[in-house]
Amino acid sequence: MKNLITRTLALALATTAFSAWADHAGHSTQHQPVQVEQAWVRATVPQQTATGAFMLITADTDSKLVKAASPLSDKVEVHEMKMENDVMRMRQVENLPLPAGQAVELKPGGYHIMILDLKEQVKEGDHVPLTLTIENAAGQQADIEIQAPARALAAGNAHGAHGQMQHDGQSHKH
Ligand SMILES: [Cu+2]
Repeated sequence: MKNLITRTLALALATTAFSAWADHAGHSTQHQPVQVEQAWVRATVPQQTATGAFMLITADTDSKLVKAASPLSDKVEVHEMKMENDVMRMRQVENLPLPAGQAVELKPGGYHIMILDLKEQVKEGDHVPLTLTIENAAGQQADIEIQAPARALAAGNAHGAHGQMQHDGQSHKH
């Protein structure tokens, strides 16, 4: 009897800990193990089949972004973009490390979430649902749902206007 109670209790505790970790809606109003801020997706023009999603991800403990998904596409990948011999190259990465307490920036010209084979056009002002799968050091995975607003590439002097990829490789902005 004693064994059973102990086991039940341990299971309940584990479940609570996990749901607390997973219960995250992308807001930063209260402290969360993983915070996603300033998410946005680049709006597309008709016939454009791919776009990028960008954001700031901060994890409390050493974690990694292992997967991203969206109802807009069956093919969402985590990409890295960098200059190699004066050529901007993009490649898929298995995961994106999120060191504890460090805000990792996904931005044009760097890491980004690539949404390929778009099922529909992403228009400015749309909110694109994205599910980010984050894995912590213990191997626990949690999904974070966000709604990333779509912004046009040349959105005046807003933050997004720094998006020209050919420039971002060398610029360093704080
Ligand atoms: Cu890409």
